[in-house]
Amino acid sequence: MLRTNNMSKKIEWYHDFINKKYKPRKTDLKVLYYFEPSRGVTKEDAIGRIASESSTGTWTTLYELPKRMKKIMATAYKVEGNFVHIAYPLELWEPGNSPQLLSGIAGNIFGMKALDNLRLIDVSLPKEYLKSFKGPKLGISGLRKYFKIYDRPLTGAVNKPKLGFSAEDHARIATETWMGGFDLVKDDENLTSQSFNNFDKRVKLMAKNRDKAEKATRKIKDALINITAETKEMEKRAKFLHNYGFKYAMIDVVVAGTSAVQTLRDTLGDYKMAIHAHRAMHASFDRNEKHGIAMQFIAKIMKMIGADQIHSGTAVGKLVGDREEVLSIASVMRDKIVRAKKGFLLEQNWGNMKQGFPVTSGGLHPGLVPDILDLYGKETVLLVSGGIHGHPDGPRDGAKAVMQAIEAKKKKISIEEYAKKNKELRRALEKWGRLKPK
Ligand code: CAP
Ligand code: MG
Repeated sequence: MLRTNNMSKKIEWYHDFINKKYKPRKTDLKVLYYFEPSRGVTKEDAIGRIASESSTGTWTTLYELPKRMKKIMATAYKVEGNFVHIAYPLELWEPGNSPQLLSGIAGNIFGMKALDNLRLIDVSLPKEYLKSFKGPKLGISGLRKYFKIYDRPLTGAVNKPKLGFSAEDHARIATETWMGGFDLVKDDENLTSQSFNNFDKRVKLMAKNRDKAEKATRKIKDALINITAETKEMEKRAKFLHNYGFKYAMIDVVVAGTSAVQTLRDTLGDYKMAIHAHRAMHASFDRNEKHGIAMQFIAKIMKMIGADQIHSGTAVGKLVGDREEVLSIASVMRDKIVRAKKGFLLEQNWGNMKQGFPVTSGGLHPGLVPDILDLYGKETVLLVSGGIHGHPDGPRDGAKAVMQAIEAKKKKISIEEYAKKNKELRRALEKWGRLKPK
């Protein structure tokens, strides 16, 4: 032990966590934060506090320190304007423990009085840390192989209204979506197992209609059925889905928490099933650009744990998320090597981990398909929900209209031109045109 108390008159040791000459080791975790000190606090004081509180420190000097302290302290090593880069030694982190990582780099620091604002933007994970997590079970390659679709986005729709249909009606409407040409039917985030639409009943009926739709179309059809609940219940629901031959389970990952997602990654992995990650609640902490946690960070953690696909925004639809953010999340999910982007991304080498799909959803309709394809290319899951269920001639025609818009793009024809010979697309454009909803 090192006795320290009487050696110094300092009461704070935050500056010990700053070293601008430090060169991060290959095994360090590196984090990028945006920060704004509160009044009377210098930048140095602020960054020392962030590094300290997120690793080993406390507010004052201490009587006794373990010898290893020096080795495991975080170091703030680079400041660019209001951005700070902090390196964390690998030994700070328990392998395979995602909540522990968040307790450190996304924990107490957000509440420090010395900071007016603090935003966790991204983390760069070394391969030594990554290897303690499983990543996506199927990923883009496994899912494309399963569907045998290689040349377009996977397509899906959420039944709308969000809640209210019985299990029978739900499955009947799903048939319309599948028959219109979509690959997936998705549950909404707040549909689980309510009295009017019981989970088991819904799964059974969905499986029956899926089989019929597969037979009629000779295409693979699947569903993103929501298993979100208490963790043990989620495991039961995952097994139930497996028994009925579904390839996916949907988890609302932010509300369920990383620990539960990690448990389910094991369960679903044993069944060779993929995780569709919905992200309800994310905007409570990622919407304010100055404070909170950026969505690309959440996407990275969820992919590390095992999400095969996660919602990533539209830039043109009804929900927040601009182009830069959307492309940052897409890069985290899809690129084997993520290139650093100032203020948005740190470099990340995913090594052998499979790549995942970004999912674009929220206020989309056929008239916005060209924008979405320009933004994402084909490597995405495209969810159009209100935008097919509000089609003047019903969801089957709505799904057809979306598929026609995708074809138009592939053929490099404008949707307006393509609509002349494709009634379903024409009818959709008559209702919505290229409207960007709010
Ligand atoms: C979309 C949706 C999705 C959001 C999620 C909804 O419906 O079902 O949950 O897109 O947002 O409830 O709003 P519409 P995000 O297509 O009818 O808008 O993908 O941004 O997490
Ligand atoms: Mg929804």
